[in-house]
Amino acid sequence: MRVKIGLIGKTNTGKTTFFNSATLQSAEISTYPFTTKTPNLGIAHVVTLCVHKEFGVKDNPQNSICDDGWRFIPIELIDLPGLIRGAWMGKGLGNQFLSVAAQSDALIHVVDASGSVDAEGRICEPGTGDPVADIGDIEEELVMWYMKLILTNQDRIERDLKRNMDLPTIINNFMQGVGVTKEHVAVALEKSGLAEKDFRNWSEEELKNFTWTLRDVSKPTLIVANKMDLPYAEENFERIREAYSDMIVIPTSAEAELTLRRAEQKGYIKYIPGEERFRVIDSSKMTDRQKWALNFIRKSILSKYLHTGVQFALNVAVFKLLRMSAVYPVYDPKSLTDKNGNVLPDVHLMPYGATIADLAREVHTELAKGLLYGIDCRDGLRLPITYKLKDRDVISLVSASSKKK
Ligand SMILES: Nc1nc2c(ncn2[C@@H]2O[C@H](COP(=O)(O)OP(=O)(O)OP(=O)(O)O)[C@@H](O)[C@H]2O)c(=O)[nH]1
Ligand SMILES: [Mg+2]
Repeated sequence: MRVKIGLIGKTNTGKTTFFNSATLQSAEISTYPFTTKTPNLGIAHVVTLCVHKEFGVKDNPQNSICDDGWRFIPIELIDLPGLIRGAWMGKGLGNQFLSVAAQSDALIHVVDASGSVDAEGRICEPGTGDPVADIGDIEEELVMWYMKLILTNQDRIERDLKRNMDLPTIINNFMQGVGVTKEHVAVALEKSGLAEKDFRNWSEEELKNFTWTLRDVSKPTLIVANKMDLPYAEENFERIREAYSDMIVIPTSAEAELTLRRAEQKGYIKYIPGEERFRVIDSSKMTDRQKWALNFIRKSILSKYLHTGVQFALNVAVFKLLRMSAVYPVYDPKSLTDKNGNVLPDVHLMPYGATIADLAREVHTELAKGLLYGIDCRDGLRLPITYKLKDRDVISLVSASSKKK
């Protein structure tokens, strides 16, 4: 299963620009509020240093791409319609929003760090809007949506409590669709100090506190401070970092990334997403404006932040926030090939704590059935199927059927 990342945030903050730059799609971008009406889905990639150099082999990637030593692993990116304060009451897309957002494993909350979106979501002069307040508003929206779900099911909760069902099961029954598991509920109850208190006696404050925690636990989120190329962005970025010190905040310029990726597509430059430099290949077809834009990006974004932040944000979402590992399953532990002789063909993103048995299931159900053990291709060590995978592990999966040969 592909990892899914959802882009959420106030309208006009640059979600679709981020999405297009990461997926090379052409979804509509505009200065009007609420441009995106229905979610856009696309394939983006996360990048990790490929292991082929370390092993001294040349690879033939199948499920991913290797470019100049970097392995690009596909993930799914979802660009969601913009939100605004009060959206949960029915402004904008309503409940449909939550169910789509809920399909994601993690969320990237895009904010306009330059403060050039006003309270109604219209584009205004940089420095006018308040990104710190914007983040709070959107977070509040998400919590209100969760709250609405709980409140509309209050009778059902009380009825099921009388039947001696436990709260995690009851809540999971009607919040499964938005990705809330029993474990999420149990952790949220514990964290908000309500595990021992009867739901029927919760105060409004306690309910809100629980809902807030549940949203946090069930949907890991990082903040992207976008439009760093505009005035006021730097000082706002510092304010955001201070106000949300318990979250990861990444500065980006989605527009710069989009310009670079489009220039690369047209063959004007060589640019590897996430890198701090690009190389001009053919400037003859570029307009003066394009040349100016590339110069601006080099001087004002790349030399300062070392990257545009888009690729970095995706990597951080997958490898730090979700703590996933990139693991290479192979058939032959010596040649590092699959059965067709492809060297280091596939790399899989595995959730934190996943084992060799989980990896085998990802690769093939048949393989998982007869699985005997794994071999660590770095040192030839035989590993039990309960071994917890590490990032950049290269594992040969040995099953009963493969051993017979
Ligand atoms: N300067 C600057 N402008 C940006 C950046 N990213 C997006 N924009 C501009 O911000 C405006 C809104 O961009 P969109 O990508 O449509 O924003 P959105 O968040 O998808 O908006 P909705 O779909 O309405 O929610 C457009 O004019 C973009 O060109 C950036 O990094 N820097
Ligand atoms: Mg959009």
